[in-house]
This record gives sequence, C-alpha cells and structure tokens, in this order.
Amino acid sequence: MSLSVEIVATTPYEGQKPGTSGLRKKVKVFTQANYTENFVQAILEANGAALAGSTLVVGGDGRYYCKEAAELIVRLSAANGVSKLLVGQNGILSTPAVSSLIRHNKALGGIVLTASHNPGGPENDFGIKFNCENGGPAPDAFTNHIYKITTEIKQYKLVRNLQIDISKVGVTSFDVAGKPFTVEVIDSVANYVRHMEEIFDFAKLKDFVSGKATGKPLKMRIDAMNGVTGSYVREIFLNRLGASESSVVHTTPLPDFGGLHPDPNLTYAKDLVDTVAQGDYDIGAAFDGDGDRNMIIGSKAFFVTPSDSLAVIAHYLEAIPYFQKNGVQGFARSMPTASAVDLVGRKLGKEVFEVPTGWKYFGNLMDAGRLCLCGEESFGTGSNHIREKDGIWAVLAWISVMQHTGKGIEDILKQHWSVYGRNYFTRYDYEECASDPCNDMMNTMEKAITDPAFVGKSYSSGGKTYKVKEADNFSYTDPVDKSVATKQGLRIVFEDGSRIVMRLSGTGSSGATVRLYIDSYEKENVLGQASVMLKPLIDIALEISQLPKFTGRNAPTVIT
Ligand code: VG1
Ligand code: CO
Repeated sequence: MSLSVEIVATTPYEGQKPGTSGLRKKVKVFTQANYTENFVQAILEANGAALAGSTLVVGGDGRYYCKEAAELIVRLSAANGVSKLLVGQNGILSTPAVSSLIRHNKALGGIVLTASHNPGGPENDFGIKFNCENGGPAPDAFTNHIYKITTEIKQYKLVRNLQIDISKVGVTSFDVAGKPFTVEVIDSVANYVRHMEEIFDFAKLKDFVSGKATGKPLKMRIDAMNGVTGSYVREIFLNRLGASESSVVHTTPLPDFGGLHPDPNLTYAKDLVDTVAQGDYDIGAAFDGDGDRNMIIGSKAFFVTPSDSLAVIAHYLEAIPYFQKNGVQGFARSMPTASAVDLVGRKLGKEVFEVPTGWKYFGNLMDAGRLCLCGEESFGTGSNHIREKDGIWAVLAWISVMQHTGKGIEDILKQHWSVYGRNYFTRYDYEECASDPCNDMMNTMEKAITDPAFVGKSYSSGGKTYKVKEADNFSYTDPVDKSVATKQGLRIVFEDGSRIVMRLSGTGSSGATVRLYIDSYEKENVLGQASVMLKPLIDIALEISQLPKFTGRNAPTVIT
C-alpha cells in the first residue's frame, strides 16, 4: 500500500532559535500543537536539495517526550523525501553515539533529541538539535537558516498513517507516494561499543580493570545519573571490561532521570562525590543526560577540573592506540576553559586553538586535520574520533592513562602540575535569574571594560593586585572557513595571565543563567586550594560586574 503525504497548514512560533547546542524548551512548549512539527520541518528544509534520498540518524537521551518525538520525526522525514532513517531502539542514542553513527553510515546528518544536562520529565526540559554530515552540531550559519525558516513557516509535510514500532530492532520498508522509505531500528549501543574497541586497547584495559595485571581490581564508581549512558556503561564497563556490578550506579535511562539533575558537577553529582570521598574508590565518574559530558574524580573525591583533565589526556595521548595509529594533531579549548592544555601543546610543538563556547566550533578544525583533542571547562572532553564531546571516551582515556602510568589520579595531577605549573580554575553559575537585569549587567560591563581607560587599571583584593592587560567581548574567526562569531563572552585578561570571563548561558530554557569563570596560573605554588587561591579575583569580578546589584544574588547556585 502506498502511503500519502499530507500538507498541514501551520503558523510560526516565536523563539525557535537554537542556542549553544540546539533548541531547548520546557516539554510543555514542545508539546503545543505543531511546535515540534514546525521545528523539525525547518531542520529538514534547511538541508535543501541534499535531503531528497538521504539517510538520517534519529535518537536521544530517553528523556520524557523522546519516543513520541522520534516517531513524529519518522512521519515528517518520510513526507519530506528522506530515504532512510536509522533510529535508536526506543529512540535511545547518546549524543556521541549519534555522531559516530552519522560518520560510520555516511548519513546526511542526525536529529538529536535531548536537552543534555537540563532536568527532564513532564515539567522540565526537552530539546532538539541537528548534527551535520561530519557528525558535529550544525554550525551557526546552518542554525540561523533553520531559525529563519521557523519564522516564515506556513506548512509542514507529514505521512500521518505511517505506523512504526521503535521498540523493536529491525528494518521496515514503506512506499511513500511511490518512493521507498526505510526505517531501521538499531541497537542503541552496538556501533558505539565497536567504535570504542577500535580506539582503546580493551584487552589491556580489561586486565587492568579486573586486576589480572596488577593483582587488585580497579575500584570504580561510574554514575550514569539515570541518563542515556546507562546502557553504554553496562555494556562497556561490565560486559567488556569485566568490572563488577557494584562499579556502576543509576544505569537505567529514565524519562525524568529518576528526579536526578543529570549534570556531572560537584553540586548535582553530590551523591557520587560523597561516596567516593569515603576513600573506597580509585576513580569516580559521572555523565550528563545525553552522555557527552564527564566528570572525573580520583580517590577520596580528588576533583579533576575539566581544564586539567584535557591537559593530562593531551600529555599522555600516545598511550591510546587510536593516536598511535592516527598521529597527534593540534589541541583546542573553548575560550572560558583554563589554558592548561596550551602549555602541553607548546611543549609538544602542536597548534593550539581557542574557540567560542560550544562544540560546533571545533568541527571545522577537525575536518581540516588540524585538531585531534579538545575540551571545554563545562565537563566536555573529546577527540576527532567523532564530532561531539564524549563522556565515556573520556573515562576510557583516563583509565588508559592510569594503566599506562601505574599511578592514581591525584598523583597524575600533581606530577603534571610539577612539570607545567597549575591553572587554578573555578566557575560560578547563577541559574534562572531574570533576563532583563542580566542583559543590563552585561551591557554595562561591556561598556566599562572596552573603554580604552580600562586597560592599565589595577584592582586589589585579599593582598593581591591585578593590572588589566586587555579586555574585550570575545570574537572568533574560524581559521578554516573564515566565518566570524562575535559577542562570545566578556573577557578581562590581567598582566600575570589571570582571567575573568563572564557570559550568559545559551542552553537554558527560561530566564538567564550567568556564568562567571576565573582562571589563574601559578608556576610554583601548585598545591593550594582553588577556592582560596581564586578568592581575590572572584571579589574583583563581582566588583567590576556589579553582579549582586544587578541580579540580586549574593551566592551562585553552582560552584565548580
Ligand atoms: C553549556 C556549556 C558549553 C557546552 C554547552 C552544551 O553552554 O557552557 O560549554 O558546550 O552547554 O553542552 P552554555 O551556553 O549554557 O554556557 V551539553 O552537554 O548541554 O550539549
Ligand atoms: Co550533554
């Protein structure tokens, strides 16, 4: 039977503008009549002529509304001329798994159903983002195009009667208006696990994890926070690497993450931190809802800042078979990320790039063969094996480094600092503030710091004095396609290299979240406490920005 395509009239919704990583709104917003349909239609149309006959990957982190949205995408894709969809079973695919699948299958792209680290459930957030054929998040020009279509949309196309059960793995073919259309429901983890086995030496890691090589098993606590990584964690750490059941927790992906806030940081992964703090583990790790973020802690909950994590992995890259085989190209970090990796890059004679916040800015450099490892301070670490950050990859990289050095995490860090010095780093998040005062604050601060008289000014606090070397609103020209991204965050750099960075989040679903980043380098004094070392600069940042006055907040919601 041939299924027919229906043209459905619609009107634009305001605000369907993708942020740092896709469109994120409350579930209640996405489930309004035609809201999701409009946005998906815009994504499909933004692909232009390439869409006809294409293959797309569809999947998400399993949060509330994922399955319904995946089924809707099947009906919209069929109507818009897509030939084939690869859909994760039950709509489940981690963000790194989508990226890997797009590349492996040479698909035109993928639609990722996630609001990442934002809470899930009927009262919380949903999100949709598009990844292009390189496997990476759509660049600004592409998302601007999607947005433009959403502002003008008059109709979408749907094959209303196409019924598909995405809970079962298998291939189903349809005839849509005389053309074949195939849906392949795939095992959510198989391709990703195969990919990890190509990158790392699983046999060696298994001997290390099980204790066969060392005489004692590695004591791990891997917390999937009820996000999508649960299924991947079980297959990789339990089935392939032979870890014991007690090494993993919260491994069932749940639509509301079981009430957890799947953001792997010291605040929201408190359960992990408190448990590992008791001293029974060698490594603790957690991921976010869609599995692209990671937090690494060592024995007694020794915290590894993501900026340091990136630098350490860079230093030991050659312990990983993938890099032995493919070589080590340049490194990169987002602008607010502390510059620890730059020091490793300099020592190894590699190019180092500083890009705006958001993984989409790394893609061109990777495609051009200039970048093999990158990271963000927001618990993002990854390599050019895909075009997304990759939480499980990061843990496998850390276990490889532990195996290679035979050392614990704290010792690895202390050794690293003794060679390179230490970048003390902290981030303060002020979540869900009122938008208008935050915009006023940013505008006022931008005016103040870009006034030529600002350079050379001195600020003192806690017995320390910092002199302004330069200050701007960060803008970036992509070295490959020369595209320009402006207004990427206010930045004050002091003469000793310390930095204050302030920007507004682009991933929240309501209100404004202010992020304040503080970074200070010490060559010798590497064993201090970050909160103490950075206190003077934090006070100076609050003074310059007048944050308490504008936001009414005296303390951040999250400190990293
Ligand atoms: C945040 C992080 C950024 C990250 C982005 C997406 O963006 O700061 O580094 O790339 O989230 O991560 P923002 O605009 O809120 O600061 V994920 O894991 O939520 O897709
Ligand atoms: Co994420």
